[in-house]
Amino acid sequence: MAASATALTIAGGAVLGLAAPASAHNYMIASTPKVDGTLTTLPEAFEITTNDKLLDIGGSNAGFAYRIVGPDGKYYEDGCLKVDGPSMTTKAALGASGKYTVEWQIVSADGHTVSDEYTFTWKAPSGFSPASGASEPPTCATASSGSTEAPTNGTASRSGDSATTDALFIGAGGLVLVGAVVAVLLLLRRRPAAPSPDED
Ligand SMILES: [Cu+2]
Repeated sequence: MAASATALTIAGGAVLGLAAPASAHNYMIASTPKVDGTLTTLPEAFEITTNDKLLDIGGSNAGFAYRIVGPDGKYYEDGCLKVDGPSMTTKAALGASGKYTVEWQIVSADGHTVSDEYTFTWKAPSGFSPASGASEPPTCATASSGSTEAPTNGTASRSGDSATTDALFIGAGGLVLVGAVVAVLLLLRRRPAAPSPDED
C-alpha cells in the first residue's frame, strides 16, 4: 500500500516535472485588435502582449514575426516590429473591409519560439482609402535605427555583427534541435516491426 502510494507520488511528480517547461512558455494575454474582435478605426499600432518578458536577443527581433493577412491573402503590416518587455507591436495599413488574420511568432522568456494566429473583422470607416497590401510579407523599410541600443565601445557595425552572431547561434541551435528530432524519428522508423503481443 505504502509502496504503491510512493510510486504514484513519484510518477505524479515526474508528470508534473515534464509538464513544467511547456507551461513556462509565454502566452498571449491581450491584443489589439482583440481575438475575434471588430475594428472600426485603424489602431495606432497592432499589439500582442504576453504574460512574461519576451527574449529579444541583441534587439535583433530574431525569431519574431507579426503578419496581418487580409481576406485577399495579402500582407498589410509594414514589416517593422517592436519588442518591448512582454509586448510586440507593428503598424499596418489595412485594405478593404473583411476578415483579417493576425499571424504572430514570439520568442519566449526561456528561448523557445511560440506562434499562433487569430482573426478579427475590419469594418472600414466611410472615406477610408484602403491599402493595396503586398503579396509577400514586407520587410521593414528603415534599416534598424538601433535607437534602443545603448552605445558600447564598439562601432555601430560591430554591434550589428553581434546581433547577427546571436541570430546565427539561435539558427544553429534550431538546426541541431531539428537534426536531433529527425535522427530520433529515423531510429524509431528503422526499428523492425517485430511482432510483439503488447503492441496489438
Ligand atoms: Cu520552452
